Amino acid sequence: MDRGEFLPPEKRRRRRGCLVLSVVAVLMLVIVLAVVLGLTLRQEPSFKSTFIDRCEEFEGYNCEKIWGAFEQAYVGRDPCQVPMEAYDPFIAATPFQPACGRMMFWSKTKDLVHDFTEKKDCFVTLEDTLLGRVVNDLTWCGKEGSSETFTTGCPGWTYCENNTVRSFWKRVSAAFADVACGDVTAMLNGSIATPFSSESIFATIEVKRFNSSRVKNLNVILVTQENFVTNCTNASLKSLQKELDEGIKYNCKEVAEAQINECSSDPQKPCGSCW
Ligand code: DVN
Repeated sequence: MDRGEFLPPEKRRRRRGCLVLSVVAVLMLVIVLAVVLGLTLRQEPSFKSTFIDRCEEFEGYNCEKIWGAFEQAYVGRDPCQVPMEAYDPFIAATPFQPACGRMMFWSKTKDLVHDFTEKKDCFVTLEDTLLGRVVNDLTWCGKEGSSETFTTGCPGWTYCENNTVRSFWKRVSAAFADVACGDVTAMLNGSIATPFSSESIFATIEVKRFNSSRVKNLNVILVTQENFVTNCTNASLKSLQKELDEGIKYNCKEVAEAQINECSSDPQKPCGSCW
């Protein structure tokens, strides 16, 4: 017999009210826990898991070993005290075969170049190789006394010379340029006054490493827009020509950005017809 039947009506209503409130409270707690759990599980993939996933896109590499060689460059260090040489073990752990005649360098044309090499597999940029792919468009750094990889609060590209990220790109750019061979292509920006900027990685690291015993030609593709700011007679391009190792033939061609985009988007068009 339910004892509740003996309670006066007022008390019976109060007990029912307490019961309903308790059920609602439990339900709300379950919902809050589910949301927190969902958000936790949906957390951005960790830097390391992104690195490993991207590394595994390339066959024949020991990605855990490559990760270890990469993180030793900056973990536990002042993020402004990471010279480019700190990444030497990473380079040693990541040997790659250069695509002679298909290597593409670039400066101030990042999005256009990568759109092109993504849609047309005739050229290979550094960022299309394992060396560049694993951390492209990412930022990272370490901190003294910590074994963690941080992806926020890291010093910016120009904040300090031996900057964790900038030193990485200088080191891998050097490795990429050191093995450049055959016809080398460089896509430069014809919409700026100095397509060959003396502070750029292309100028300070890569061009200096083109060796005439391997590189036969440097073909500059100067991407132009309607504004036509510069052309192949630009003074900075003359400097580029002078800086080239003797014996490397230099060529420059102005190509409209629209023409490159149209060629990128047409799978039938062979690369050779893009410029
Ligand atoms: O040949 C390419 C490629 O091989 C690469 O490894 O180096 C060459 C491109 O470097 P670059 O000649 O210095 O060309 P950019 O366009 O001046 O700089 C390349 C990238 O470095 C930029 O796209 C920036 O990357 P982000 O922010 O777009 O992902 C980065 N960078 C250069 N100067 C920077 C900077 N980032 C922040 N502040 C700056 N001052």
